[in-house]
Amino acid sequence: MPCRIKLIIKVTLTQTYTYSFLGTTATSPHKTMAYRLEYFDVRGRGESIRYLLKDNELVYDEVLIDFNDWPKYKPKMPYGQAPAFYSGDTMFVQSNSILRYLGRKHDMYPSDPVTAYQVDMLNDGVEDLRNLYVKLIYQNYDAGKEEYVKALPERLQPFENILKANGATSSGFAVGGKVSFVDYNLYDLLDIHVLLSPTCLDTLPTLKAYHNTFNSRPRLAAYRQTEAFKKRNVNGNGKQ
Ligand code: 6SG
Repeated sequence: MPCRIKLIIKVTLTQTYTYSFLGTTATSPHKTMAYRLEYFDVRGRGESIRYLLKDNELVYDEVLIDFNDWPKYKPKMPYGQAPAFYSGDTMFVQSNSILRYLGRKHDMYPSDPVTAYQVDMLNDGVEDLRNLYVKLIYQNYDAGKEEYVKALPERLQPFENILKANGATSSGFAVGGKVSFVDYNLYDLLDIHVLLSPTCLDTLPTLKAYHNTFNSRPRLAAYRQTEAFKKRNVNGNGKQ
């Protein structure tokens, strides 16, 4: 028995060392080295995953990929894209699938099919708007920002309606009166849009209250006070 325990520790240390040399290991795991997130040092498609992990005190090892080192990582990614998340030796990619996996694993994805659908349809809406945002940021920022900001309240209105119908004002959560993985994705989406257009939630009281509620969640607020978070760019090209 003691021999087996020694072997496990040795393997874990070797893995951590191997994966840290390409990027910066920013978070030292204190309880377990089971989880690892590999992504660029931007919020991008990594931040909603970081929020979920931080808010639930799930300890993880963070590898911040330097853009110069990306060609070394890209070939091992199934879609040639980051983020990648690891649970032990198992790799997970696609940010929404990573969120859903963590949701299933840590009781943040409803077991009831209809409520699970409500989470999924909201998350798909988040994905649609995030894709428009990414297109603006990376392809059309200077020429397209004004029009995007003008159309924003209308594009956010469906989220306002859905959250209102779901009773988010009293519960503080988007679906089913309890936290689910989509909360972290929607919170991040609203947060980056408030950075883009500080008044965009002014006509959407449910979303505004929801955004404030998530801002105030103690572990998220503490995380957002860290230097690691504050110095991180929102997007890879420095636009926000
Ligand atoms: C980009 O798009 O930072 N991943 C991005 N880009 C690198 O070679 N559907 C999946 C998902 O949800 C989308 C993943 C996402 O997980 S994130 C990725 O891996 C590639 O395709 C935004 C971000 N971009 C930074 C960046 C990418 C291209 C230009 C700037 C990498 C860094 C510098 C050059 C290549 Fe770069």
